[in-house]
Amino acid sequence: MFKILNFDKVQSTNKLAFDLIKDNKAQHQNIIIANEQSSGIGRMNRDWVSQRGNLFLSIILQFNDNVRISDYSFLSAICIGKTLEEFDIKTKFKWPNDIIYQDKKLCGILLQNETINNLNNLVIGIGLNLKSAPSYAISLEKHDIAREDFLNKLIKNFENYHLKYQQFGFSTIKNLWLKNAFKLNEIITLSNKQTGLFKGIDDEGNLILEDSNHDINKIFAEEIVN
Ligand code: BT5
Repeated sequence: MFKILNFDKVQSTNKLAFDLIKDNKAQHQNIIIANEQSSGIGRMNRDWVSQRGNLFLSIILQFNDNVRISDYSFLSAICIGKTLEEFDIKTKFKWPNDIIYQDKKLCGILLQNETINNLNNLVIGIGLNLKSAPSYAISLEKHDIAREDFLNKLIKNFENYHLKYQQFGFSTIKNLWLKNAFKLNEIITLSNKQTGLFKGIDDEGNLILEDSNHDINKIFAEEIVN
């Protein structure tokens, strides 16, 4: 059962999640939610613009053993995508961790993990532009979605797909993700400037890129930029 811990203004829900875990004030299946973040974080020390009215949350999962962290990025994307479908909003998943709506970024996912008191803590940070977005991005302003409503549906989907993942492994998640993959079978450019045909992802979540010589490359540390 997930339990929600609500906050008004925080620096970052991910940071707060780890602080609370260290103080024994948060645990497995707690979800930290804030109305506003003063220093929301993205990957590689980038900023996440965090205006009031949008959704900022961090899901805490604690494991006794090791888990494949990156699987949770794809799992989370699917859960967000399924939840948005329930509001008749069709999104695409951009490798590795973005949700795209009408060709613009709607949502970002940040996975962080740390061992604390012998437990492997995974914090899944989700930022979703419900009400407003930076000019280069997009929000769901016109759809008028209530945050609570979205959240309740998201939690149901997360429980459901997490169970599927635990029962059947990554392949179910991978197939669902590929159904809505952004630019699948199109020419893409990666952050390292490499270009090629986006052929899919493998069983580890690596991107499969076919270059102009028809060689297959497995990519794990970059991102799609175009
Ligand atoms: C992400 O990073 O997309 C992960 C963002 C995760 C944010 C959540 S909010 C709750 C939790 N607490 C946190 O502190 N963080 C998580 P990345 O792939 O590095 O994307 C960052 C880039 O997205 C920035 O450099 C901008 O280009 C763009 N960006 C920043 N704010 C945005 C926004 N609100 N909407 C769309 N794009 C944004």
